[in-house]
Amino acid sequence: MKEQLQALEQEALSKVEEASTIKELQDVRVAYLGKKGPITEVLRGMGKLSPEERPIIGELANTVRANIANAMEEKKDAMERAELEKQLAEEQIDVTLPGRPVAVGGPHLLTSIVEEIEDLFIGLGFEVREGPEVETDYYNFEALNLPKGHPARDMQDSFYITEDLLMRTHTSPVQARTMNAIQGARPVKMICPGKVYRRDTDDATHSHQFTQIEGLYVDKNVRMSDLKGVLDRFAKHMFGEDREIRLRPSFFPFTEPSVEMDISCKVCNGEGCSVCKKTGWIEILGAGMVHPRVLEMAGYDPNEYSGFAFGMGPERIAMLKYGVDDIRHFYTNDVRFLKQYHQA
Ligand code: 2U9
Repeated sequence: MKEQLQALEQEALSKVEEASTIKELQDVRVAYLGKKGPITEVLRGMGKLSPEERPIIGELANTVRANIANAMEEKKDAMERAELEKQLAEEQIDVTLPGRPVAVGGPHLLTSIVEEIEDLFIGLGFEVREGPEVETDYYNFEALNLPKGHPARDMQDSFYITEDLLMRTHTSPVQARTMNAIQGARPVKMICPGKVYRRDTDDATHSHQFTQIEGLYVDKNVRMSDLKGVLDRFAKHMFGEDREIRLRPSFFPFTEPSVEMDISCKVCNGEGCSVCKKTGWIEILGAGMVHPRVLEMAGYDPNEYSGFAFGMGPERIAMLKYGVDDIRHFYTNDVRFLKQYHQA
């Protein structure tokens, strides 16, 4: 029996040696160490042995079983290690390769322009204020000297929600609300950027939703020359120190007198070209001295306080500054367009 066990051990060890896959190794385990295997068979026959032989053969059988199991374990470890090394060799990573560039976004051109304008006015002492896009008839029209029956209040021109509520058609209600909250107690110096809505058919120069930045400065002794100085600074900051401005008389219900501001054409330097329609000037924004009735409605004494206001469309500013030929580019968000204006 002793020789039988030793022969089985040699046989099993050489089978382990020969096994080249984990599966083959498992088959060897089942064949030699399984319940129906030869070692179990030997152990079953131990009852026939003499009491002296039984412990000796029992110990030998256990040693043989342990030797085979150890050999299998070692072989399995070696196989797994070899497999891992093969995998590592195949999947080697070259850490010196440059990484794949991650596409990084940037601010939208309109955002950049609005922020540039905000920064300039903050530097001139203006506060930036925002307000609701759904407005009451009172703040959108009435408080701005646009009484009932005024053509600008036409249902055809605005997005009405109810008879009394509409999408704001300008950012002026933010200024009217701010002044109303102060009730003439102190000066106001603010700009309000934001989205506005008009019922319009979209084309290269019209959009049913666009952006405005309006400014308001109300204090004692605010004069037209203060307005002109601020607008001149704005024009030179946005379009270059060599730009000239001119003010032309105009009309807005909320300002009196009202003006429109032009800048000298950069393309032809005032000579006249297709960009400025041969005039040498390009219209940039509207402005004026706040109408005394608007001041009064907001709780300011027009005999004590005066103010100037202005309004502009940042899309138009960006279109002129960067030669964008269609306002819809700001809203269709084609990345090929947007990418051109990302600072590196
Ligand atoms: C208050 C009083 C006065 C704001 C003003 C303009 C002139 C103006 C347009 C330019 C192009 C808007 O973007 S646009 O369509 N705006 O010309 N806006 S004065 O005047 C105000 C505002 C608020 C309380």
